[in-house]
Amino acid sequence: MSTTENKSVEMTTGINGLEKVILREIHGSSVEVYLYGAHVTSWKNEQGEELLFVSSKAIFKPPKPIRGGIPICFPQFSNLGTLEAHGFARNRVWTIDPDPPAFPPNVNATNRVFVDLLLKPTEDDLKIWPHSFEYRLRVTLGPAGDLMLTSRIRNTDGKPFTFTFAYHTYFSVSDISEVRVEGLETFDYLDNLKNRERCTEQGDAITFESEIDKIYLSTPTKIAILDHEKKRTFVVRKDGLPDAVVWNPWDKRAKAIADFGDDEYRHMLCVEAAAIEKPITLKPGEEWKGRQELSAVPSSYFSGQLDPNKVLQSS
Ligand code: TA6
Repeated sequence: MSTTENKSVEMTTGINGLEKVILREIHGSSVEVYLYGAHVTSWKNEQGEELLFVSSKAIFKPPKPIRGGIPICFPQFSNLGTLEAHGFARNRVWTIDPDPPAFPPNVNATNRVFVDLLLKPTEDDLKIWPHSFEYRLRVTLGPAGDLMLTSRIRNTDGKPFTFTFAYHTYFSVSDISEVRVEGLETFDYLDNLKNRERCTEQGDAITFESEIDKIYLSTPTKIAILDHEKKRTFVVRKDGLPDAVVWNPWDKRAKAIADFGDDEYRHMLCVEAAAIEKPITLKPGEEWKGRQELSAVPSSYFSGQLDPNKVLQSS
């Protein structure tokens, strides 16, 4: 953790007495992370506007994962294995990592406020997934209000293991019918609504008028989510995470999810940097790194036009 006069990290108590960490940046942006799940539940810009969706029905009580924010899906995405859906990392209590191994020198921590979290399996975890690991998550708030999540997973076991992974990010949007996603068109996807049938996305931007649950495969490192009504563009940059899940339950499925409001599907969209199609295998002693960086910019910033190519080409 780092605290100076310009930036701060505060440890405090959140809903139902669960511990959380608040990162604050001098210009006003902030991030909240619960130790329960290492779950980011809030990301606010300099104007104090919330950029992530959290359901009004979210249950902040173990063992239920928190509905919204950024759940971490590890060591299993969805039901692609024998574990509970999306694995157990999202419903375990993580600890603050007081002494994380150094990041490579090219990861500049100056002017950034961050917290390092750590998850190691308990005896009970080893009964359901018999692999020792150390999972280190750094949550960083950049000077421009960008939110970066860097996962480092090390095999501390004597044998190899394999996992799938996603940052299950719930973005807050004004109205789902006013949103489009750029950067995934023409890519292949597995359609979860059709038994994971492999299909190819058409050449147009993705827009939303019904339930969607797709795993886009081997996607570019940048994806843009354009919210016309808010005139806001989210840019997702990812590294080590080839796939991207796009999910909105729409009305019928929303009603079937107990911790999700009936109409809340209108105000959220999940776009998830992930490694699913080709599971990651780590030999003993090996480490994997997967990074997701989120920024939110006014759409007008890009020459006054909602030109996704400009968003995607800019650095
Ligand atoms: O990432 C999309 C997805 O796997 C969907 O299939 C949908 O079920 C969603 O995640 C939510 O899963 P959860 O276990 O949090 O209810």
